[in-house]
Amino acid sequence: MIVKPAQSSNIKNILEKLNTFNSDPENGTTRVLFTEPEVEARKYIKEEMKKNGLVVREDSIGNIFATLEGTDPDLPPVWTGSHIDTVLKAGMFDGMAGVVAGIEAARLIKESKIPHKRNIEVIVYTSEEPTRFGLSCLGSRAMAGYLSLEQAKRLKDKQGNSLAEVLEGLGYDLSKFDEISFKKGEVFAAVELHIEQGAVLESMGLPIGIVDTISGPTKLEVSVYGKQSHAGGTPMNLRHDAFLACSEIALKVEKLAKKSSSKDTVATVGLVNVIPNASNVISGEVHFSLDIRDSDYEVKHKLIEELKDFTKQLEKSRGVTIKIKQINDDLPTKSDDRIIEILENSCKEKNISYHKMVSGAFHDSMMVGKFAPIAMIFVPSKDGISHNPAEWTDYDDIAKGTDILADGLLKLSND
Ligand code: HGY
Ligand code: MN
Ligand code: MN
Repeated sequence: MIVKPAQSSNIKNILEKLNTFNSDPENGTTRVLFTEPEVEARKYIKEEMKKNGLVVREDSIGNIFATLEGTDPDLPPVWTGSHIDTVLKAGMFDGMAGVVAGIEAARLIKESKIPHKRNIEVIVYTSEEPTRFGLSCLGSRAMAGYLSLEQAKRLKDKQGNSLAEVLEGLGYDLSKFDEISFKKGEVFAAVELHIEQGAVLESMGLPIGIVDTISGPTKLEVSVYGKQSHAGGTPMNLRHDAFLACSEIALKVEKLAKKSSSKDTVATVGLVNVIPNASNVISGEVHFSLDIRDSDYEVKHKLIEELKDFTKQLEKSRGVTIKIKQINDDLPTKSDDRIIEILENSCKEKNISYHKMVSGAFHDSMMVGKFAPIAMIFVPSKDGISHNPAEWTDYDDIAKGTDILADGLLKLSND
């Protein structure tokens, strides 16, 4: 009895069908949490899971669990999976590759008829992206016990809908919200396949990455309050230009990241809201995001402290007021050595070269790692592009990653 190789045609078909659930098909893929395309995509993926003999259920925040029952279903299960929601104008692989690889791996294991003790569960985590409610990893964060129903009532989208209201409107039972979280020991192991979203594997010509650390992201919302005034009539020395203060902060955070002692420090400003956003008006208010990440928590926080000192000086030099709100401040997540060893052995047995690496991107595994041993399999991103319509990963590479995933899940479920 062997596990047959994954079929890239299966992977291609499901990914391409998933990609039809898209609210902006002219610009890559946009599938925002609980919008009509995402709800339809959820229905489709659940059908695919059932077609492959998996037993499907959802929890109160919409995490989807598809179970391939083992011979000893009372043992803590082995998990795989990822997300199907996207950022705006995204690609079609970020998250989806891991969900589809999980379904294909479960199909291969089932067809192999090799007995496995533990249940193997393919998970679709709700809202890994912060696109709609500004906070990432909502489903896995709730699983880790870091998102309460109270917080779900406070999290609002741009239209003022709370996550709790949206969930209720879709029929989720919020009286069971407290049942979402897991304790340590309730899940034996979790392995997520994901596209690399960087260019390391491609530059090394390698098909597989094994993630040993997931960098911890910090998201800050910064508001600068200056003085709205006339772009022509206001002398330069009398201006309190909120956007130019924001620009100084953006360039400062880039400088601090570039000179950091850690090779994994990254930072950017991705979202800017200028008020009143008019060509001949000096902005009086700017609200913008700071996304700062590192595999080293201390180094990240030293940078954030330096940045805060800088904003204090800026308040004085520019006569503005600066407010900084922390949205999330996640720790880096270490992969489990035992799972890494299993995945490395799978690669060696299949003669597939691999590279152990840090993930600059965060993933649901970052949250799952709070209550279960985790590891991740990376497959290459063409030109290192992601969060972009040009995102591409060869189906054969996803199939190769699925072979490692299936082998690893099978070994873990009999561990
Ligand atoms: O931003 C991230 O790291 C993830 O792709 N959402
Ligand atoms: Mn993403
Ligand atoms: Mn992702």
